[in-house]
Amino acid sequence: VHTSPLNVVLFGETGSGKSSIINMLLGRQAADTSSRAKGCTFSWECYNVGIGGETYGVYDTAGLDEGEQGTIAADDAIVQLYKLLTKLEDGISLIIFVMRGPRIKKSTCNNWRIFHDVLCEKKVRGGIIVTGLEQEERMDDWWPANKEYFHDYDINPFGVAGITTIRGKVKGGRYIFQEEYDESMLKVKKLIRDYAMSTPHHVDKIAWFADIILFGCFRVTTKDTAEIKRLADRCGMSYEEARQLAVKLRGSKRMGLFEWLVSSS
Ligand SMILES: Nc1nc2c(ncn2[C@@H]2O[C@H](COP(=O)(O)OP(=O)(O)OP(=O)(O)O)[C@@H](O)[C@H]2O)c(=O)[nH]1
Ligand SMILES: [Mg+2]
Repeated sequence: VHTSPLNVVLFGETGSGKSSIINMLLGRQAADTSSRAKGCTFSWECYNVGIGGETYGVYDTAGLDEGEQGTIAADDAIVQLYKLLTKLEDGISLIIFVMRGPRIKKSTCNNWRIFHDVLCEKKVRGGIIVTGLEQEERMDDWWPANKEYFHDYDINPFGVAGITTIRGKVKGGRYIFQEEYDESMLKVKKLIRDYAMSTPHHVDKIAWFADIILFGCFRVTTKDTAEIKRLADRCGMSYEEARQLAVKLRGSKRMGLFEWLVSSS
C-alpha cells in the first residue's frame, strides 16, 4: 500500500463516457454526465477509488483537440493540462483512453498522441476503455476485431476493456444490461489494478510547455512573445518557472521571451 494514491488519468473526447465510468466505479452519481453534444466536464476532477485495498486517484478530464466544434479552445486546453500536471506532482501511474464504440471515428487517434506520446513522453502505461458496447453479442470481441486499426496508428495499449456504463431500461423487474454493467465494472477495476505502475512517472511541466510552444501541438507555433507570456500567466507560472521556461526556449526562435524576462527582472 502506497502513502499517496496512484494517479490514473481518464482522457478522450467529449461524450465518450469518462464521467460515466467514474460514477460506475463509485456506485453513485458523483460526476456530472450529459447527453448533449456540447460537452459536460470543462476541467478536471479527481476522485478517490478503492480497488483491492489500494486507493487510486482517478482523474476525470475534459475532451481535447476536437477542432472548431470542440468543447475547449487550444489555449484553454494548454492551460488546463498545465494545471492538471501541477496537480499530478505525485506522478502518473496509468492513462486510460476512453472512446465510444462500436464505430471508430477518424479523430480517435489525436487524443492518444496528446496524452500518451506528448504529455507522458510514452513513459506511462496506456490502456483503452471502449464504451457503448451493450448491444454487442460479446463485449470482449470488439478489440480483437478492431485492434489492427489501432496498431496501424502505432497505438499499442497494455490493456483494453470493452464495456458499457449503462444498465438500460427496466424490463420484467430488472435492468436489461445489468449483467453487462456488472461485468464492465469488474473489467475497469482489473484494468486499473493490473496496469497502474507502482513507480509513477513524473512529467516536467515546464519542458512540456516549451515543447508545446516549439513543436506546435494545438497549432500554437505562430505565437509571439506577448502571447506566450499571457499563456504562462494564465497557467499560473511563478517567476522561477517562467525563468526555467525562458532558458528552455533560449536559442530557439522564442529568444524574445528570454529577453523580455531578463529586462523585467
Ligand atoms: N449507450 C451508452 N451510452 C453511454 C455509455 N457511456 C456513456 N454513455 C452516455 O453518453 C453520454 C455522455 O457521457 P459522459 O460520461 O458525460 O461523457 P464524458 O466523456 O464525461 O463527456 P465530457 O465530460 O463532455 O468530456 C451520457 O448520456 C451517457 O449516459 C455507454 O457505455 N453506452
Ligand atoms: Mg465528463
